[in-house]
Amino acid sequence: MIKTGAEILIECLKNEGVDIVFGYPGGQVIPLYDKLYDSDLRHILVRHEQGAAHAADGYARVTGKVGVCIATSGPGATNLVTGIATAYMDSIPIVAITGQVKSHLLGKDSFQEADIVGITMPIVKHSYIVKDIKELAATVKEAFYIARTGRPGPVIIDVPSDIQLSSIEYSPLTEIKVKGYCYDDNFINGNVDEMLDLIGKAQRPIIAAGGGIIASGAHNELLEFAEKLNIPVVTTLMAVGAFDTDHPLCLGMLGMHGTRYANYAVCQCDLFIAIGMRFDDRVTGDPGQFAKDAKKIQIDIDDAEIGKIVPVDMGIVGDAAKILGEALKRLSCNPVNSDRRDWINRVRELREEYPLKFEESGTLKPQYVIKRIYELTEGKAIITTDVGEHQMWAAQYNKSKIQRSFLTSGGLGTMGYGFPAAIGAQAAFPGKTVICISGDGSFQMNSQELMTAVRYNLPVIIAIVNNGYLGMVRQWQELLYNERYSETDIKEQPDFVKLAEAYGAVGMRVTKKEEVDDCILKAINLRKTILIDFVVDRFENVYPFVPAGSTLDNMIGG
Ligand SMILES: Cc1ncc(C[n+]2csc(CCOP(=O)(O)OP(=O)(O)O)c2C)c(N)n1
Repeated sequence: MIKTGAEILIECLKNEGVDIVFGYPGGQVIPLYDKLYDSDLRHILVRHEQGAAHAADGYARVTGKVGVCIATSGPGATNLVTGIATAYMDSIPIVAITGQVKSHLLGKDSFQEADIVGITMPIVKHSYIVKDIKELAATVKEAFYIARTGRPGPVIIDVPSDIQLSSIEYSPLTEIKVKGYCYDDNFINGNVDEMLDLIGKAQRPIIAAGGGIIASGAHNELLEFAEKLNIPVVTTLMAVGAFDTDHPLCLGMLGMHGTRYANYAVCQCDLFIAIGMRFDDRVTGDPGQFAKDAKKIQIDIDDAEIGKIVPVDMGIVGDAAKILGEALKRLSCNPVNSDRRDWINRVRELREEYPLKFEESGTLKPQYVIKRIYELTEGKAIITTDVGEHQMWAAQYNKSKIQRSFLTSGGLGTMGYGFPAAIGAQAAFPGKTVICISGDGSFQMNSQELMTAVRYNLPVIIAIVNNGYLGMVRQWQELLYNERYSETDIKEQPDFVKLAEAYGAVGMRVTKKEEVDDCILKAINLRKTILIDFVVDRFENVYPFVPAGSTLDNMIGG
């Protein structure tokens, strides 16, 4: 059948199983929007393109599918950039479709022309500009394939408006071959027996689970592997929820704001098994000193990650679930030593000696708010965060054990991520409780999306941990810059309750501990877009704190 480029785009998205797209129209994408008008593809109109990219990312993180966002050329496309970079750093599969000026105007400084493919080159897994309508259908298929396979990531498809308008005979593609990109689900490059041998010889091994566990859906394999071999598990920020925090083998998060017991255990281990984690500098501190007495095994789907930051004794490339599954199979025939009584006791002692704690009396404490959110939702809510102190408290006190339910910008550290990501998550799962834990600074970076949430009746709860500061920066200034609070006091700010009301959402304010429970419960039950302004202690710090570049056992506080 003869179809226009815009119609083909929509057909192809539907063929990829896309049900929702997040976007914002403009001149060079009108042809696509015109066809969306008649299609049954659900479109969510955001209020800023950055919101569309984060919403697509949030949708992808909770569903495990590819998220899709759409923007027009020029400023529309450049507004997506922060969201694309955020997804890239956290290996989240999104496809961003951008309108582009007409083919014959390309490279001529035309109105609203920006070379989005060039601009995003370092922050995408792959990008396309479609200059021939004959390539459009194959391009979309390839883009989705590349975004979701291997190490997932963002892909851009830039489509000039004349291509959207032109027509061609179209029939759906079932198969594609991507030149220079081959991905085999079952590929494992490395010696699983050698890994088990090293583990059998280790006295004090530790597993570090990263976001790759969630991306590969290796949650059950990880649990079985850790239990069978009796190995304690630490998680990165990206892997919060990947291993039950209440499990006796769980040591919580490691790194800059990790638990004291996780960091001490890492310093004391003799074998460090990294699975799907990329040795972020907030995890390693000084990489030269990281777990320096330990042999290291690294499992990652991306071979470029192996030994990239910390040299490792052995690397295995492949999907985490497949590799752990393979190891479990071999263990059932050839079990290795898993008697680690001394090490498990030592780890238990560390946990008892250095629990996460905060002073509960006096002013309303941010940690208390987050702890109650966790307890009152029984850990079943989808939590998104922004970036700052509240993000770290959320990682510490929200002990969720459910996969894909803790969404945070781990790699780029993007303030403004949390709320639009929550919109994406809520659009994917309208019946679930979705709570965005934000800071008063971060929320103001994308507060305009209140209109989106209200417009689509998305019952997202925004819990602002309001300390009147750009708290995390203030904390660094306090501890490392002699309390010189340069440009971090933001106590002059909008009345958040009125701001919510102005958009048609419900606003509430909590200033006392006694009001916290009622307000959270009310918000959960109302099923409306709700903003709660929790006015908390202005000077509370996140502890423990490993100063950047230091060793993990050099922790301040906690
Ligand atoms: C877009 C962006 N700009 C600047 C920063 C640097 N930064 C990191 S944390 C932070 C303060 C965050 O303040 P707030 O959102 O109020 O959270 P709090 O730390 O007070 O919990 C800033 C400015 C960032 N991460 N992202």
